[in-house]
Amino acid sequence: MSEIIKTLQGISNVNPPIWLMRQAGRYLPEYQKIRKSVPSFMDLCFHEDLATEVTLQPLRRFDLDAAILFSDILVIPHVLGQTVRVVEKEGPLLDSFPPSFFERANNIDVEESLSIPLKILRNVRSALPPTKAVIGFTGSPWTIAAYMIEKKKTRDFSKIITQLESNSSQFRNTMALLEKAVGTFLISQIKAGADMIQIFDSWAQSVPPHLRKEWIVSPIRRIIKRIRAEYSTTPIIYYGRGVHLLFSQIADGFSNIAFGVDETVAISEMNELVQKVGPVQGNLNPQVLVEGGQKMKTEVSNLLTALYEKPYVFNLGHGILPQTPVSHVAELIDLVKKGPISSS
Ligand code: 1CP
Repeated sequence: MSEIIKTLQGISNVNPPIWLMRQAGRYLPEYQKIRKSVPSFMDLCFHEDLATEVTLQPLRRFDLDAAILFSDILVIPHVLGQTVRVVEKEGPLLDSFPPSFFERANNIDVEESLSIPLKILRNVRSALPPTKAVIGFTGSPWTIAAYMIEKKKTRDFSKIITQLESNSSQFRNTMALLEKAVGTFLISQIKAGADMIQIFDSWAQSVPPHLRKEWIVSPIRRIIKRIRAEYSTTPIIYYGRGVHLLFSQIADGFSNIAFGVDETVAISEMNELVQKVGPVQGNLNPQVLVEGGQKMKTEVSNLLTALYEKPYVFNLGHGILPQTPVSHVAELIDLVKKGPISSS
């Protein structure tokens, strides 16, 4: 079994295992080269050989403990019939819902329509030794719905919040559709060989606090319950940006649930979470990785010292930024592998 799976099942390591959110991507020149060889980002997500290669690229360079499937949280709306384009510098742009969208989308076989990403997962699992874990993922229903309803990257979430507050049928239908699709896709990723899965809830914080139980905690718990009916021990990481106070409610009564923590959470709070809620993952500021140098050394050392011998997975608080120097990533992984004393 890989170190990361042991850690997520609550067995602590002296030095934490490490992977990095968005480790396959734009900061790597070999990714840029492959990305340029296909017309669109979605073409890459659905290209069996190239997406397999892009998934493996960071592990060819660095001693990472896990590979994450190269895909995107927006493959779900894409296969459900809402076309997604990713435009350079602007990010994702989604079309309006086509006519009879929900009737059609509710009848789509999610596993079948995502058979290529599932094949990529199988390829990656068989290309790597058992010491390396393979991570499957989706977005949370809320975070995916935010893109589907806003139709692009948003700062104010005005459309989805208006629909939420007016209890619109479009909002409810979108959330119900996504809850079903997310659960199905996560289960099929485990079936295809994912050793662990992560639910990215990057925009959880935009749900008004009094509605978070209904639209974050409850859907995530129903998805976990569905997964647990089939896979009782596969680690599930919930990465909830800005909502670490919800983690104990999400974990309540389940085993092998871990939490991805963003960079706004203090190390002392990480330590409390690890004692009270379960294994934690995070939370170096991605900007610190861009800067590198002594500041990075100090912050890495602080994390390693505070979480020494706890069930802790080293990661960033959010995804790697495209301008990150590759040499800083190499140095970071080295520091984590050497442990708390040598990184100070
Ligand atoms: O042309 C390109 O190269 C487009 C850039 C890109 C990449 C490399 C996008 C578009 N998605 C990805 C890959 C991706 N996205 C992965 C691959 C696996 C990995 O190495 O981690 C993963 C896990 C994601 C997840 C994802 N997509 C999230 C959740 C994590 C996060 O960063 O918050 C979100 C919010 C998205 C939406 C999305 N897709 C792409 C972009 C640029 C964005 C973010 C736009 C925004 O900020 O709203």
